[in-house]
Parts: sequence; structure tokens; C-alpha cells
Amino acid sequence: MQIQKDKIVAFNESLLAEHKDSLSQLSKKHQNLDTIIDTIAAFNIAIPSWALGAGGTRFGRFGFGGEPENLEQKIEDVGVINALTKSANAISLHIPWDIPKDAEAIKSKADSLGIQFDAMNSNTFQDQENQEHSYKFGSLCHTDKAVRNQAVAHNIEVIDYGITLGSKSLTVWLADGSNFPGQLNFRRAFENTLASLKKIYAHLPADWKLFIEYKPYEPNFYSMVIQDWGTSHMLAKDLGEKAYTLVDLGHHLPNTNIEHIVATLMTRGMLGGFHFNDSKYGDDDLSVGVIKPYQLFLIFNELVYGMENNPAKNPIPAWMIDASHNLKDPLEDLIQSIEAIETAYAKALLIDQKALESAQMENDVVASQRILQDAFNTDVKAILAEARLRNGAAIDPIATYRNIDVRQELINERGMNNAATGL
Ligand SMILES: [Mn+2]
Repeated sequence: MQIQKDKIVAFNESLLAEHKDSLSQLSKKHQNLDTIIDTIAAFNIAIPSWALGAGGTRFGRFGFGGEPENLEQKIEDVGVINALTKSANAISLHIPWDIPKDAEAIKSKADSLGIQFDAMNSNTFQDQENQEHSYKFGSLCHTDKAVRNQAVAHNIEVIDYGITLGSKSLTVWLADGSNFPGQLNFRRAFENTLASLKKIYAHLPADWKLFIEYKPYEPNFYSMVIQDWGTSHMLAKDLGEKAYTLVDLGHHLPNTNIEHIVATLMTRGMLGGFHFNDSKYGDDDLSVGVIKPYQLFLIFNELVYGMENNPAKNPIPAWMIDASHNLKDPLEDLIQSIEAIETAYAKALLIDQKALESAQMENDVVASQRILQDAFNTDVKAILAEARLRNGAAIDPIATYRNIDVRQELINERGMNNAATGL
């Protein structure tokens, strides 16, 4: 399905007067509001193909109807999110779940909806049908060279699929690790992983990037080969200038200072990508900003500072939502996540950086805190709404989604019982 623009415009009419009123209130207090609105209007976040269907846990999975069954339908769903928000102009694919059988047809489908192809994702955390060697005891780190070679060949195949679609990056997340002390020789596993990554890196086109994602535990519970940003950074440095660290918000132990990690990586130009989600306990993959919105704001403060003060030439990170949906309609949840990300970003853009620097240089702790909290406590809904309005999107995307009754239309089109490929 595709949302007709006139339906968005018609629903916007009912919200316009109140929105304009809130915007004029806000612009009285902030002189640089127009620049902030433009920055938010230009911001886009990639949607992963695996977040468009019902997720599940190892205990069960509950569908909700109208789920996308194939790559074309996944692209259509991202098209819906993008039509309502104009902030989601890319999809991140996962191989083998999203193998493009007809790359030209897939590309023209995406083009017609204004969708590009973000980072490609490989999968060596599951065994596929007819696969020669098992990844039960690891992939790129495996003790058996034949298994490592198979995993390298898979990643090379993923790059090749990405080339046909116009993607420019590969994200590697490894489930490799061990469940029990003594099971794995840490140093051998690290060196095997590096050697395997070197073979994948050698296949990377000149204008591509390789993102190395880390995670401290799960699915392995004693050790993970790439457990933290330091390990990812070491691997990236050894590979070369096209390799970067990727930070996933959920891939940290509780209370980790993620904004500090972001700042440190950007100091060296090594932050390549960012996966948004939120969590209470572990890698919960909850909607962005639902548990720790202040942390998200502090992260964006570092991102904004890092992009404005950038001697190491850190590229603009590849932004992606990485979440799972067990209860909510994924399209509604992804819209909520986009709004949470843009809220944190807009608030970070409101921070008076000059005043903050003066307060920091004078070691005025109280003033520093006030500057951050003044920005955080500002209601920025009108900034987001105005950014969307200028782009021809919805003032209130969730209300519009419900008003148009998108999910019912998807159920009518696709039925109640289809399940998306993925987790
Ligand atoms: Mn991730």
C-alpha cells in the first residue's frame, strides 16, 4: 500500500492552527529555531527490514496481521513510515532474509517510494538450510578454517548483493563467543576473527564502509569475541580506514556511560554507525527513548558537539533503529522511535554550546547542569511537527496513521496470518 499525500494534507488541516500557535510561542524564546527545524527536517534514520514484523522471544511470538511477507512489502512499509515522517528514507537489509531475487525490480520499487538502501547486514548467528558447516561454535572466530571460510564467503556474498542495490556499507555483528570458561581460547578467537575480517575487508568496494558492532553478552553468556567498543576499535584500526566501530544502545552492561563512548570514538573519527533502541535490563530492544530519554539526550549532545567539532573527520554516523516488536504495531512503534530520536536531537541542538563551554572552563558545575537541563526540559514537539510539515509529512504521524487506518488496510491487502521473515 501507499499513503496518498492528500490524506496527510487533509488531516494536517485539523491540527494546523494549534501547531502554528505552539511554534510561535517557541520561536519567541529561541532565535535559532529555523536552523534547528531545517536540521531536523534534513535528518533521516534507516529502518531495519527485520523490525517490520512481529518479533518474539524464545517463549513465543504473537502476530498482529498485515505483516510484510517479502522484500517488496517491507519496502512498502518503510514507504508508509517515510510518507508520514519524511525521516526514514532508507531500509537496512539482512541476508539471507532479504535476498533480492530481482535487484532491478527491487531498486525501482524503492526508488518509486523515495527509499534508499542503507547498510547490509550479514547473518552468521543462525544455520541456514543446506548449509555445509554449522555456526554452533562460532563463525569468523571458529577453530575450523572451513567454517571461517564459509562465514567469510557469506559476508562477501552480502557485499555483492549490496552492490547491486546501491548500498554503501556492511555491518558485521557476530554472535561468536563462549558459554563456559575454558571453552574458547580468547586470543586465538580474536586473531581468527581479525584474519577473517581482513578477507571480508579486502572485498569491500573503495566507497564502502565496514561497521563492526559489539555486544557484551547474548547469545553467549560467558564471553563474546567482540564484547566492547575497545575490541571493535582495535579490529577496525587493524583493518584500515574504511572500518569503523558501530554503537548499539542496547549492547552495553547496565549503567555504561554510552555518551562518553560516543565522544571518545568521535575524537578519533571512529564512530561509523549507531543503532537506536532502549532497554531496562539488557538488549531489550524497546522503543527508543521510552526508558532513558535523558541518556539519549546526553548522547545527542555528544553527537552534535562531535559533528560540529570534527578535526578527525568522523563521518556522519549511519543512523538506524534496531528494535523488536512483541506488543505494538511495528509501524507505530518505529514512528514513536523516530519521534524520540528527533526529540533528543532537537533538544541537543537547543543547548547553548558557547555558554556551556564557558561554564566548563570556569568549572561552574551548577551552570553546566542548568544549561543542559534547560534544553532537555524544553518542549520541542512543535519543532518536529514544523520540520515534517515543511517536508510535506504529517504534523502528528501516529494520529494520521490511525486516522487513515493503515494497519486495517494492510490486513485487508495481506491477510491476518502472514509472518515476516526475520527474528
Ligand atoms: Mn544492532
